[in-house]
Amino acid sequence: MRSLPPSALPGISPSRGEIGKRQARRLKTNVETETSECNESISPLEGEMPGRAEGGVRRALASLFLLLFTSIASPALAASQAAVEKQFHSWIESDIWAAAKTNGISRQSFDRAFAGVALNWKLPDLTPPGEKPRKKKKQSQAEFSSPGPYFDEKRLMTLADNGRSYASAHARLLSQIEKKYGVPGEIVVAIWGRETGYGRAKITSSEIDVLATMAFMGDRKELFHKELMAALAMVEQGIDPAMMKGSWAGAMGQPQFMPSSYLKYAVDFDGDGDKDIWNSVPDALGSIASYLVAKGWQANRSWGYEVTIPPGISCAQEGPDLAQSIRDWSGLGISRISGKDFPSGEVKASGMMLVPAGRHGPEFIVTPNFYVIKEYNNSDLYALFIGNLADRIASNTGAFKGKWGKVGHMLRSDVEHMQKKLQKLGNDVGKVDGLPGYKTRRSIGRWQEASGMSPTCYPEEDMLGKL
Ligand SMILES: [Ca+2]
Repeated sequence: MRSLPPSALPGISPSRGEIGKRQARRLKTNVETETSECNESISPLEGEMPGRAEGGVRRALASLFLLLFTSIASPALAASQAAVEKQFHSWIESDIWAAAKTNGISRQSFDRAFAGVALNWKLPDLTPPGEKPRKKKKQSQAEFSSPGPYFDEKRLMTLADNGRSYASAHARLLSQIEKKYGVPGEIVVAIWGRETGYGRAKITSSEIDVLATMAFMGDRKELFHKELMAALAMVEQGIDPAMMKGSWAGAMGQPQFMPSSYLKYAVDFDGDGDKDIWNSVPDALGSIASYLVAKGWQANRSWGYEVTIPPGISCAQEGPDLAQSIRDWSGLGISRISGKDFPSGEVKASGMMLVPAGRHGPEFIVTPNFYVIKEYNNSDLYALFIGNLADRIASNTGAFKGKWGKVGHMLRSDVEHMQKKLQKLGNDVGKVDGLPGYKTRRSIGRWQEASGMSPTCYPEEDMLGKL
C-alpha cells in the first residue's frame, strides 16, 4: 500500500510496505479535522526518526510558491506548462500504451483509464523533462526527532474515543473478520483510524492522474510506473477509474492501498461482487485484515507489551534477530508494566525487546505481529502507535506508562559519525544514516557496557569525545 504527501490529514498514512519508504513528511495529525486536497497527509514520520528538517514547513512554502505560480501564471510559464502537458500526453500514447499492451491491457480499458488525464502539478518533487532535479538538501545538520511528539495524547484520545464507537457500531462485522482472518477487530479499527480517520478523510485525487504524473516526472518513476500498470489492471478488471481516488502518493481508499496491494490483498467482504475499498466499510476492513494475514499475522497473539526492564538487564538485546521466548525474557526479570502476567498462551511463544528511545523512554517486548504491522508502514513508531491505539480501543487503556525523554537533540551528522566509529570497531549499526535504529542502539549499548558506562542504548553527547 502506499504513501502520501505532505500535508495533511492527520493520520493517514500510506500504507504499505510496498512502496517502501514513504517520503517523510511531518504533519500534524489529527485526522479528524483537516481535509483539504493535497493535504491528505499521511503519517508524519517515516522510518524511525527522520530528520526534523525535512518537514512540512519547507514543503508548505514550496506548495505556496507553486500555487502562486500556477495562479498568477506568467504567459511564459503557461506556455512551458502547456509544452510539458503535450509531452505528457504523447508519452502516455507511446510509452505507456506500449507497456500496457505488453501487460495485457485492452485498448478499451486504456482509453477509459486515460480519458481526461491531466498532470497533477500539486504533487511534490516534480521535475519536468529537460529540467534539472532540485537538489535535496543534506540532512546532516538536522536533528532527528524525539519519539514523544509522535504519540500526541490529545490526538490518540480522540482517535480512541471514535475508535470505540466505530468498533461497537461494527461489532458483528469485526467478529466475522476476526473469525475469518484471526486479526483482532481493534487492530483493524486502529489502522483504519490512523490511515483515514475511520474513512472520513477526504481523499480526492484522481489515482490515474497521480500515478501518471509521478511516473512521468516524479522522483521515483519506476515505482509509479509499476503502480500505474497495476491501476490499469484494475480498470481491466472492470473498476471505474472515476471511482479510483487516492492520496498524493497514490494510496487509495479507506485502507490506503497502492494499486499493486489492491490487486493482491483487497477483498469483497460484503459479497456484492465488488472489492470497494472506497465506499464499503466491510470491504475496507476485510482488506486490511487480508493484508495483515498475508504478511504473516499470528492469530491469538498480541502485538506486544510495555514492560519494565530491570536496571541490571542489558538494553542491548533489541531486535527481531534476537528473539527469545516470553518465558525467557520473563526469567530475566522483565515484567509487564501493568503488573499483570503475560497471558499464558504467549509464554512459550517468541518475543523481541524494543526500546525506541533506549533507556530514555517506554520499553517493550513485542511479538512477530508487531513486525507485521510494520509491513503496513515501515516505522517502529507507527506500529507502536497502532498497538497503543488498539489497546485503548479494546480495553480503554491510556498512554504508555514510561515517559519519553527529551532525546533527539543531537545532530544527525554526530550520530552518523558515531555509527562510522562503531562500525570500525566491528559493530553492525545497520544503515549509516544518522538515525538511531535498533542496530545502532544496541551497538551503542554494547560499547557503553564494554567501556564501563551504564548503558543507555541511545546516542549520548558524552560519547562523542570517547568513541
Ligand atoms: Ca463488496
